[in-house]
Amino acid sequence: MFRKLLLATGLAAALLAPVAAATGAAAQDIKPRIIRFGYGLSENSNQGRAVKFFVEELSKRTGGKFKAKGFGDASLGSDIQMQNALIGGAQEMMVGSTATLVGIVKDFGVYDLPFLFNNEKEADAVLDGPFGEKLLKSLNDKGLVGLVYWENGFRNLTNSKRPITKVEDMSGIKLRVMQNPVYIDMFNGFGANAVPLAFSELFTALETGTVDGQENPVTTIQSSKFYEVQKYLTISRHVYSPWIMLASKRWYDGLSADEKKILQEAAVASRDFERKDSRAASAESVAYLKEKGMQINELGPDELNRMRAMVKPAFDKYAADGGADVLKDLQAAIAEVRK
Ligand code: TK8
Repeated sequence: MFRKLLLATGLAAALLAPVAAATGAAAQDIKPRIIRFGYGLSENSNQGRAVKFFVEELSKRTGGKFKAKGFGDASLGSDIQMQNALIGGAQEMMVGSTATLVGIVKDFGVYDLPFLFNNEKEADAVLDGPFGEKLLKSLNDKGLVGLVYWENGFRNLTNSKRPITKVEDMSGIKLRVMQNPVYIDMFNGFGANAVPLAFSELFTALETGTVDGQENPVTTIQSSKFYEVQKYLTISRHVYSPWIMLASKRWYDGLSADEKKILQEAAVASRDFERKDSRAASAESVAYLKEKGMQINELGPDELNRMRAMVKPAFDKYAADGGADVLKDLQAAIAEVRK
């Protein structure tokens, strides 16, 4: 019985293989393409692993015609520099934080408002649903194509000064934030001294004491070796941070319909791989960081509620600054997935 089944599936695969080859890459309108794919984290990070996966997927799905190459550690530039290179057509693809897109489409700042999502499941549903899709589309007339969202993750605080057990402990800490007004308002509101800086400059800034601390998901604190220059880790999960996979619109417009379809499908496959991989890695990171000597504490629900109350002005300012509609839409989308 079992053997029969194995034989049958083996036979089916053998029969189908030539058919798949004929109707697959070979019969489609696919040209040889070189793709420079830039990203900010190291090769040995959740971001690097997913870029590698994507590069391999593209190769597989195009019969080796799409030759993508990943460039990690911001070797093609910071998030903002790469976005501009994509717009100008000097680079084909990248992945980076949605937060750094605010200079191009202001609405992307909405994801950075704190304590919106309770968990990854809510984030996936909203980002992959009509709300996230609409924001991706808004990039089209700015010279960018937003393909999919990956998970950066819930952000936590690290610093070299003291454990943060209550908001007041942030007082006076020079804290690097992403180049985005929502982060600046939020952390100044908590009493820290927010310093906007590109991620590519962060390790050195921490090492030299230009800043005392930063905030990022535990996976990044591990892969970027921030534990070498930061003593205290505070689990606060204050913002769920997405990454976004982008293509240059100039380049993308030159692709055939078949090529666009393959690109999108490989992007979706990489998203699913990345989220799974990031979540697994994240579950191991805290123990790793502890072993590396970080002193770790977690903010309890009472303290998080105090923080929620304190960031109310940042929400109000965001709404008053032209963000009212997108914030309302996002809150409605979250309410919908909670039903
Ligand atoms: C990597 C950045 C990073 C982000 C940041 O290029 O800047 O803190 O979390 O992932 O996009």
